[in-house]
Amino acid sequence: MQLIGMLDSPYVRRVAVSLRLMGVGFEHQAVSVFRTFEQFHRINPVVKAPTLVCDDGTVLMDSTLILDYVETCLAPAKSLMPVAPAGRQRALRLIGLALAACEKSVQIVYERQLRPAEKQHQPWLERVEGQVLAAYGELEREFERAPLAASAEGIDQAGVSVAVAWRFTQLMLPDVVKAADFPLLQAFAQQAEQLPAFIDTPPL
Ligand SMILES: N[C@@H](CCC(=O)N[C@@H](CS)C(=O)NCC(=O)O)C(=O)O
Repeated sequence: MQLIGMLDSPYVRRVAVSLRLMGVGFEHQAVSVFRTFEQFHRINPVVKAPTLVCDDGTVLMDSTLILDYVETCLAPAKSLMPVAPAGRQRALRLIGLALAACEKSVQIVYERQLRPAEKQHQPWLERVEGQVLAAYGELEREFERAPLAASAEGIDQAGVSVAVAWRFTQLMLPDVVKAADFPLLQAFAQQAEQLPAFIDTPPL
């Protein structure tokens, strides 16, 4: 099984960290959707990271769908998703917020890095910045209500997704999302980043 994509993508990193936490073996191919577009295109013509090439050659994409495949078909006993309804509902809410934070962060990065300065649309940037701040604001409030486990045994998919999203945003947009405004998220992510599965999966 091959995981294709750069670990500077929060979506690729979330899958890689999850596979490591679940003890599911994989080969990582650091192919970039930008710098090595043609190489990526030969593996997956849609050029979406992450891409998972399964052992039977089937090509999957989208981090959530890849994790669904791994958890359902390969390692159901090691699932990072809570099963009990209340825990599952909370995990789905937190993952949704973390993925929205990733999506809005990536949109701002693309706007800044890919679009020529004279074509940047300030109202659009302000809208997306408001959305990313709202997602992290909701997450901070969720952590005020109840913290998440950041231990190797206790961390679940919500914890992985929140920690990976936070690190990505802090690396790329520290000017937009100020760490000091989200102390619980900052403390949680710092703890999670000490786990071997995170250390072995640096966001490079
Ligand atoms: N919803 C997708 C988002 C994946 C995504 O947008 N990945 C980016 C890299 S961070 C990508 O493939 N960008 C290239 C493109 O969309 O053309 C997931 O969860 O995997």
